[in-house]
Amino acid sequence: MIDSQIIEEAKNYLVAQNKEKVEELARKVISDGGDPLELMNNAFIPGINKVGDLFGRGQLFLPELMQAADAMKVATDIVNDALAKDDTKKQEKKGSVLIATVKGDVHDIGKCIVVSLMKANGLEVHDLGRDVEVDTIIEKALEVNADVIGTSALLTTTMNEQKVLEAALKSAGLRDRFITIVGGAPCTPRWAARIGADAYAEDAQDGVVKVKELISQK
Ligand code: B1M
Repeated sequence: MIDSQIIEEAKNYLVAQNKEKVEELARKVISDGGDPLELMNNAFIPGINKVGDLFGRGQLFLPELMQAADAMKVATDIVNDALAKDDTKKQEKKGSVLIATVKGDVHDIGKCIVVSLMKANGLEVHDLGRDVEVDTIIEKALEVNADVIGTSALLTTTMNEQKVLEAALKSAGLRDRFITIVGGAPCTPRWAARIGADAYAEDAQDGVVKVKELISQK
């Protein structure tokens, strides 16, 4: 367990958009043997969520949001590197996932954590990045012969793309060909059920568990 004072410090550095301190602390915690996911889930994610709340309430402005995002990106890269080095869960390939942030949406910090944790858990992951058209998602999923299509959406205006994907798969006669999973802050289990996705994942860990479960049932 990482000391609660360090967790608090990490969170505060992120809220203060102090990229250098975020980087220094993340490197130190991990080199001292701290769990990278614990650091991400208990410090940096609550930190960026606090930034989001302050931005939403008009107490932080876009340049500050962007600086915080920059610090979060550094933290995510360090955590993701550490996850990639963890060989304990890799073993044999457990299935293949194609993942993207939907069209119109550039939020990719959460998606990149999901990608890293899936890779660390032995899944083959094809990451199309962010702002990706539904047609491209389907085309690539067929090309790489994916078992699962995962989409991330962070905006209430872009989450509709997840519904568009379900409809496009249906009209192409491909809906049963892929397992679909949705994630991102505005998504809920109800949203997933409403649009006909196979699953909703609350966070990266939940995404790994649900994807593995669904692949094993396929
Ligand atoms: Co923006 N932004 N942003 N932003 N941003 C939000 C989403 C917002 C809620 C902030 C707010 O107002 N309170 C708000 C959306 C409001 C709404 O839709 N109702 C918002 C807005 C308005 C905007 C702009 C429109 C601002 C502007 O320009 N005026 C603009 C839009 C740009 C666009 O996409 N077209 C914008 C821009 C940006 C930045 C570029 C500055 C930056 C993103 C940088 C980047 O990603 N490279 C940014 C950030 C950082 C945020 C907040 C603060 C943090 C997002 C984040 O990284 N969270 C965000 C507020 C918030 O979400 N609380 C906000 C941390 C990350 C680890 O969590 O992404 O939720 P998350 O991922 C989690 C889970 O959701 C889940 O697992 C992850 C790990 O636990 N998950 C999956 C996610 N995808 C998954 C997929 C899966 C499984 C699980 O399987 C496929």
